[in-house]
Amino acid sequence: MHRSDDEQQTQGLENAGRRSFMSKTALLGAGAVTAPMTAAMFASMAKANAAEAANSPFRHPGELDEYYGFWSGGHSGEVRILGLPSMRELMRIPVFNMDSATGWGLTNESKRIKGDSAHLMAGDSHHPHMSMTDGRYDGKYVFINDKANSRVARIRCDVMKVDKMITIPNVQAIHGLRVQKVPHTKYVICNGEFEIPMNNDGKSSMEDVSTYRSLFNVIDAESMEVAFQVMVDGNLDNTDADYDGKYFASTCYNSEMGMTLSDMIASERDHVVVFSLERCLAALKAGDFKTYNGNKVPVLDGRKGSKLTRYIPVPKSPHGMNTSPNGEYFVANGKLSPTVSVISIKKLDDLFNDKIQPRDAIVAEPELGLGPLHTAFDNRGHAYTTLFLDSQIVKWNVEEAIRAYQGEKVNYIKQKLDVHYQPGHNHTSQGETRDADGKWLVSLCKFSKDRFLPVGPLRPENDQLIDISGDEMKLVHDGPTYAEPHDCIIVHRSKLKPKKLWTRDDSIFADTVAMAEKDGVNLMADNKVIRDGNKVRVYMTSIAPTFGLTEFKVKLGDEVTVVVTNLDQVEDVTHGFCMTNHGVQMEIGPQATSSITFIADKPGVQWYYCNWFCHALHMEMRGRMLVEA
Ligand code: CUK
Ligand code: CUA
Repeated sequence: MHRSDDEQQTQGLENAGRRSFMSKTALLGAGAVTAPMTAAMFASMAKANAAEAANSPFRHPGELDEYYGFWSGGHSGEVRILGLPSMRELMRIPVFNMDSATGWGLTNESKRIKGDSAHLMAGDSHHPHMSMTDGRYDGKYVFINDKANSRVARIRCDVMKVDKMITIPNVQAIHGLRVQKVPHTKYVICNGEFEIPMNNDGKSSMEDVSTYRSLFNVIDAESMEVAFQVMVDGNLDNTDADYDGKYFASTCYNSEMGMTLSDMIASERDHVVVFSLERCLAALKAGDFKTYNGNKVPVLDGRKGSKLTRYIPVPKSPHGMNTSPNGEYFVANGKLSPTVSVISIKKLDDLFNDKIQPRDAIVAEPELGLGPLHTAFDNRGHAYTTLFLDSQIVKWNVEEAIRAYQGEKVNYIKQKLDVHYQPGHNHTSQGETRDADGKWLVSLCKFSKDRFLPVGPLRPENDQLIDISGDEMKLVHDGPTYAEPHDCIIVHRSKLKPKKLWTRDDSIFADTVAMAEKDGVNLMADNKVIRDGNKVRVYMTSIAPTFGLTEFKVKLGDEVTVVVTNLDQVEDVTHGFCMTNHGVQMEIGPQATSSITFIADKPGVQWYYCNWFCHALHMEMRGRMLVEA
């Protein structure tokens, strides 16, 4: 966060004010404890407890959650699945990171999926969003961006594994990401954040920053190829789509295209860029684009004055972009400004047809508090905005904020709730879809400070669960998390039907199946070693508690590919393959095939074993690789 000394001072005073207020209430509370309890007090306490039970996040052992939460893992590079409201972590999906439990990043299947970035073992995942049909989650895919390496990955929700990953050309740092909501997710949209020269080959001048650009990216959700890019003015940040299938909107900071902090906050205003999908597709069809850096991706020109875009001025450095679930508004969150800007989506047709001025599309600019970053919605007309500097969530009424903007005297702020501390994103249950249900809100707090046992200088963050079903927001759970969930979505369990076993025709290992076929190997039955020069392919099956091969021979220096097919049909019986002293580990789910390639660079007896606990005789599930020198 950037703020002036003035702001810091005000902030300090406000905090001091709150602290003294809190210590006073703490004192009052202490006094109440010493007073004798009356029958009326007991009754009201019992009532409060009963009300609490109804909205409790507590789930008894064996009791299932109502929602799946998909959490980004920030610079851990992964995605996590939580159950809500219990906030129990159910699964981790390795995406841009390397994972030693599953072998993601090590196996041949994961390397093929990672494609041109197979060698990268790190990433920075920010925004997980599920594919939709008619503005509702359809349970098919979750898409996630990698800011660090300009990538987008797709998670297949039937198996909860990544099945596609692409590196976006012509840009650096893919940040905001969302999906087209209506009529369905044909496109995934994402923002290139850091501006670079269009032909970034180091040959043309890198000093002339006026040649730097930031691009909006539109990806085909099925083929996972970039359909087109749109060149804009300023640095793009976050983005969202409407509920009509017509417009996308992105916040844009640094309209100055400054290279240093002081350059980047020189002007009074930045903007929201609105993209017309129809006009972009028409320009694409008309061949009205250029290509750069020797690739074929069409780049449309959507800079100021273009018919493809409109630029709506908003206060300096906006951050989050959130569409209200009734489809009426884009909300751009102020960050440096204490306000959010509410854009009427209904007015965008007129804006694109030049019937109104850009600022006429703004219908409210409520003042909410310091550092508004992201906004979530319920189904009763309320918005919930995180205030990073104030460490609060502010609940406000959208229609009332609009009336206040028109001059009416109305207090649109309903409640401010302290959160702990410094929230970035927040998200309501199904709140980015037509099915927003107004039950739960999660606040992803960047600092936990005093909320948990200290664990050294590096502390967990704090994902707090807030009950929003009643008139008042109620904090019900503190959830320590490892670096660094930026964002999450909360999906009702009825939307998802994950598989219990793999099916043999799965695309994730189809290439490995094809390789076996070429080698004349029946993966479901054969245990065979195929030598091809100094390349050795070792095919084996697994059934708890044995591998199909208890030994195989290779020569020192051979390139060995081990292919394991798990014949077990019992749910939850996953095997592993680990070659000791070789950094070789992988998961083989029931009915799946996994493979891994390594150099047999150590002579003698090398044990391999199953590293996923599968059976009473799991320790005995092992074998020897005999390496002849
Ligand atoms: S960003 Cu992290 S707090 Cu990447 Cu969505 Cu706003
Ligand atoms: Cu198979 Cu452990």
